[in-house]
Amino acid sequence: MNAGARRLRVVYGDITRLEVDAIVNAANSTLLGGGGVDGTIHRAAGPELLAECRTLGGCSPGQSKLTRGYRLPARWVIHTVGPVWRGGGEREDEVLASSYRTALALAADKRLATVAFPAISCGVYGFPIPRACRIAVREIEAFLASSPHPARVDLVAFDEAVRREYAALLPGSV
Ligand code: AR6
Repeated sequence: MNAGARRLRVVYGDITRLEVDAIVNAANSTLLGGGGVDGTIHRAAGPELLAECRTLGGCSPGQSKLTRGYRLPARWVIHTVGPVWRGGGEREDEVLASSYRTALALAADKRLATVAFPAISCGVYGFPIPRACRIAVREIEAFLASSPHPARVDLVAFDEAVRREYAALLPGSV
């Protein structure tokens, strides 16, 4: 296992409960909330989060923006917009990879130590889960290999399909 892989682990459950420096939100390009993990994060953070999001002017797919975490245990939320799966011919892989990279770059800029990611695009946006999980692990490991920040990244598995995939990709990290 390389140095990057040791800093990556898999955790289960609700990302809004984690005591990390930043949680990543699988948002849509309005950044004004929605269902899935986005809805849960907004409910847990409180209305101040939506008020800050309204000032951001949205976010393009593959890009990420930072807000405070308000009532969350996490101090920061990194909102990223993953791709909607349209069959794989519309640069979905690249856009998803970019979501992970841009979110990690914001965390590194802020010198954050711990960041937790949900499985971006693996719910409402319909990205095939094994393919998305491989991209997530590849991008995070590559980033960690080139940057001391963040010191640790948690991959959060909320559903069984994602849990199985991460367990297969990162045996021993669970
Ligand atoms: N903690 C961790 N992971 C979660 C949680 C949670 N509390 N809840 C769901 N997941 P999705 P997307 C997992 O649909 O596919 C929203 O409406 C879930 O099991 O939340 O990127 C946005 O506003 C799945 O594995 O995000 C956008 O419109 C993963 O999070 C759209 O959905 C992502 O599922 C984004 O779709």
